[in-house]
Amino acid sequence: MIRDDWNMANGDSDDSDASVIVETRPKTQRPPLYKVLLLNDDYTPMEFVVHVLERFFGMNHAQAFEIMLTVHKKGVAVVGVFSHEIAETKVAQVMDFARRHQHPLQCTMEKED
Ligand code: TYC
Repeated sequence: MIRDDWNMANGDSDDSDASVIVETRPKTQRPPLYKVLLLNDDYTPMEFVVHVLERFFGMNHAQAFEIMLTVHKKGVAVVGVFSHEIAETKVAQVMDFARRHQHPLQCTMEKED
């Protein structure tokens, strides 16, 4: 066992000094989360966006249609919140899929506050 802040803060015991009062308040930070955003444009077909949301974000048809309409009306919507690596992968998958179908659909990520 590596005796570091992560392991100590997550409940692993430490018998290296029985007189020490163990700090129970975790000092460790959770890894930051990232919002994946879908942006509106005037050209990408609505059905294509619905398909993207079903395929890459695991939404059912009704959810996907609702989020697509939100993006269409408001200009942008959060379509998911993920770790940095997963968010990056989702963005790359959507951008590649849109490019291959010659649609200008844009997908970006943004650190959650
Ligand atoms: N505005 C597009 C249209 O009218 C539809 C659309 C919705 C495009 C959501 C992109 O992220 C988007 N065909």
